[in-house]
Amino acid sequence: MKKNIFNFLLFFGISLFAQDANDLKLWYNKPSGAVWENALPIGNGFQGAMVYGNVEKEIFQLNEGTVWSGSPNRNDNPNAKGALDEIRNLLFQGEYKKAEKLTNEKIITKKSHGQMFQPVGNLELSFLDQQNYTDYYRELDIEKAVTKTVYKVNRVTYTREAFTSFPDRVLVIKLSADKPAKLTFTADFTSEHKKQKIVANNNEISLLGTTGDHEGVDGKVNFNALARFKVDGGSVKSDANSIKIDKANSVVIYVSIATNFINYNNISGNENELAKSFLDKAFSKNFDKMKVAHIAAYQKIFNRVKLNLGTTTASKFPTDERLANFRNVSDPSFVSLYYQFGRYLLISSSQPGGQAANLQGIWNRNLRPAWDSKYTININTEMNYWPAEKTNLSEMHQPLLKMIQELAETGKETAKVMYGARGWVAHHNTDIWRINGPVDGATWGVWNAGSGWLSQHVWEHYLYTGDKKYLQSAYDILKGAAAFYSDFLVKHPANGWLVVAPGNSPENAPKAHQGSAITAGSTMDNQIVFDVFSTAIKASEILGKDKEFADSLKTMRKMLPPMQIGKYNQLQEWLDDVDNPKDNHRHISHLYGLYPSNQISPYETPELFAAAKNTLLQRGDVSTGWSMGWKVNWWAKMQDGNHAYKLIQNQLTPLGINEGGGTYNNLFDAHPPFQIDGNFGCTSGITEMLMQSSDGAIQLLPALPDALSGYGEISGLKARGGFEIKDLKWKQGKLVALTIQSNLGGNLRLRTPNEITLKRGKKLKEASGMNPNVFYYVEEVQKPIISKESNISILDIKPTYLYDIQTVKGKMYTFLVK
Ligand code: FUC
Repeated sequence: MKKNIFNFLLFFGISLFAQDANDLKLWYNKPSGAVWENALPIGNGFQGAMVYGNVEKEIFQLNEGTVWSGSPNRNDNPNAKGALDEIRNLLFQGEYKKAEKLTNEKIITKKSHGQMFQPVGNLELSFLDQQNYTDYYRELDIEKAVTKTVYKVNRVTYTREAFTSFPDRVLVIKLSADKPAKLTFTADFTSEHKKQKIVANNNEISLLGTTGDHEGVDGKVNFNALARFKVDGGSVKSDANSIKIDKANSVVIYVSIATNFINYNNISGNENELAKSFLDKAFSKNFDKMKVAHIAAYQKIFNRVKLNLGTTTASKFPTDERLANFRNVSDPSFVSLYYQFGRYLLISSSQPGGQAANLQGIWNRNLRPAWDSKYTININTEMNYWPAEKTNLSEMHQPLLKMIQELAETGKETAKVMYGARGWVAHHNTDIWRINGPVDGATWGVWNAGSGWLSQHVWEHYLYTGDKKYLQSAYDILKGAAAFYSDFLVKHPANGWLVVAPGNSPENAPKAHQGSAITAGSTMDNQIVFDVFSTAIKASEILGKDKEFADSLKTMRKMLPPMQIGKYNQLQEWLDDVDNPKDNHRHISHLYGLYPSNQISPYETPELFAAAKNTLLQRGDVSTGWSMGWKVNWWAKMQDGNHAYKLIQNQLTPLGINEGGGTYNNLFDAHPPFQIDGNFGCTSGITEMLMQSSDGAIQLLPALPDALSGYGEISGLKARGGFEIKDLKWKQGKLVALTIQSNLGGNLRLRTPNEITLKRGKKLKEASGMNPNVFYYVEEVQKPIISKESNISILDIKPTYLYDIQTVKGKMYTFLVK
C-alpha cells in the first residue's frame, strides 16, 4: 500500500505541480533599469509597448506598426536586363569575382536599400516620492497578456497594470495604491524623431511626429500618440508639455496611436482623427471591463494550445534566474513557458489588418535599428511565421499573406523592368513599401528566391485549412511566382540543367568561388524553384485551370539540377563540390529541403537524409539566435530529440556564455542583437519534436528528447489536411493517449512510435502506398547524384507503426494505446 501511495504521489505530484500559476508568467524581483531587453513586451498587432516596471521613472516605450521611415517608393534597377547575359557567361566560365562586380554595378539597386521600422517614443511617468521601495515584483502574464508591477513605499502598496487591448486598439495603464491620495507624478512623452512636437492640454498629452528620411526617400509617415488621464480623487492638470497628477487614489491612462498610413501606396489617412476616435471610444470604458474583454479576446486564440511538460522545483525562481540556470538543471516548464511565449509574441505582433511581424516583431526602440528592423526574406520573415498554422494561430498568418499578395503586385514590375520576365519577383529584403529590388550588395541582394519562398506560405495556409476559396483568390501569387522562374531559368552550358543565375546560397561564399557568393544553381534555389513549380502545378489541378502552363512547368521541373552528395558525405550547397566541412556559417540554406520543405525524408530519400545529417554536424550547433532556432526544427526532422534539445539549451542561454546568440532576460531571442525570429523558430521546432505532418503522414513524437520523455501532454496542435490533435500524451517516451479531430474528412495516416488501436481494441488498417489524402501528397524528387569520393551510408531510423484511418468531416477519433 505504502508503495502504491508513493507511486500515486509521484505521478500526480507532477501533474498537480504543472497547474502552478507561475507557469505562464515571466516574473522578476527587480525593475528593468536602463536595459530595454529587461522590459516586457505587450502588443495587439497594431500597437506595441515595452514596459520597464521602473519605480521612480516608469517607461512605456511605444511602437506602432506603420511608423516607418520613407514613403511610397520603388527600387528596381532597370540596368539589370542589359547586363544579365554577360553576368551569366562570367558565372559559367567560373569568373565569379567579375560577375560579382558587374552585379554590384548593374543589378543591385541605386536607390533605397529598404526603409526602417521606427519607434514612436516613450511615455514616462516620474514619481518624486518613491526612491525607497521594497517588496518589488513585476510580471508579464502570457495567459492574460497583461503586465503587473507591485512594490511598497512607506507601507503603501502600489500596483501598476498595463495591456494593449485587442478589441479597443489602445494601451491601457492603471496605477493604484492601497491607501487614498498616494499617487503624485508627472507624465511626459519623449521622442528622438527630428520632426516632432509635444502638446499637453487639460488631461491629455499628444506626441505628433513625422518619420525620418532615409536613403533618398523622404519620410512622410505622420503619427499621433495621444494619452488621456482619468483620475479617481486628487487632480490632473497640464502645463505646456506634460501632465501633473496630484494626490490621486488611482489613475487610468489610455494611449492611442495612429498614422496617416493606409497601404504601401497610400498615406493619405488622418492620424489625428483616427487616434482621437480610438481614444474617445475607449476613454468612456471602465478599466476592469476593458481588461475582461481584452483577456477574453486574447484567450480565445491563446488557449487553443496547451502544453504541459511537467514542473520541477527549478521553476520556482524568477525568469532571469531560470534562464541563467536552464542549461544546467531540469526545468521542463521553462521549455513550455518559452514555447507559449513564442505564441504570445505572434498573437501580440501579428493581427489581421495589421502589418506582418518584422525582424523585431513590433518592438523597436531605435531610430536606426539593426538591419532596419524590416523584412529579411531569405529566412527571417518566413521563420517568424513557422508556428502560425501548426500552433493553431492561422489568423495570425494573415498579415504575412497580405504582404505576399502586395509583393506579388509590386513585384510584377520588378520582374518586367529588371529581367523582362513574366510573373513577380522579390529579392532578399522588403519593407512596408513593398520594395522588391535587390539591396545591400551582390553577396546578399542578388538572390531572387524571396518571392519563391514566400509564395509557399500561401500554399501552406491552404494545406492546413483546406480553404479552396482562399486558394482560388491567391492562385495568381503561386502562378506568378512560377511564371517568373520559368522565364528566368537558364540552361547551364556544362550539364544542360536549368538554373537560377545569378543567385546566391544566402550570404555564404565558397573559397573555391574566389570567395564570392554569387553563383548559378545553388541547391537552395533549385529546391525553392522545385517547390514553386510543384505547388503551382498542384494548385492548377485542384482549381482545374491553366493545364498547358502546368504541363510546361512539369517539363522544366525535370530539368532542374538534382540534389548532390559531395565528397565529405555532405549535401552539396552549390552545383560543384566545394563545401568546406569546417564552415560554420549561420545560414545552412541548402537544408531548406529538409525544413521547412520536405524534399529530404528518411523514408523517401534516405541518402539525402544521411547527407543532411552530416551537413548539420559539420556546421555545428552554436550560432546566431535564429540559426539555432532553425536547427531545432532540423534536428526534429532528423528525429533526433536529444540533439534538438541541446539546441534549445544553447538558445536558452544568457548572452556571453556561448560564442553565438542566446536569450535576453525578457526571453527575447538574441541574434544578438534582439531579433524575434529565433523565438518563433524555436516554438516551431518544439512543435516539430512532438508532431510533424509534412512527410506523408501525421507523425507523433518523432523527436522526443530524453529530458522531456518522462511525461507530457499537448492539445490543440494543427496538422495539414485540417486535422487537430485534441489530445496527445506520453509517458516514459511512449504515446499513451491520442485523440484527433478531422475537420475536413479524408484519410488520416498516422505514424506512431508504439502500437495503437481504435476504441474497443479494434485493429487499425496498416498503411501502404502513397497517402490518398491530397494534403499529404509528397512530390517525388530526382535521384541524388553521389560523388565518387563519398561513402555515404543510410541511417538507422527508429521503427514506427503506420496506419490509415478513413475519417468523416467533423468527427473525433480517440485511439487506444498499447
Ligand atoms: C540576414 C542574416 C543575419 C541577420 C539579418 C537580419 O542577413 O544573415 O544574420 O539575421 O538577416
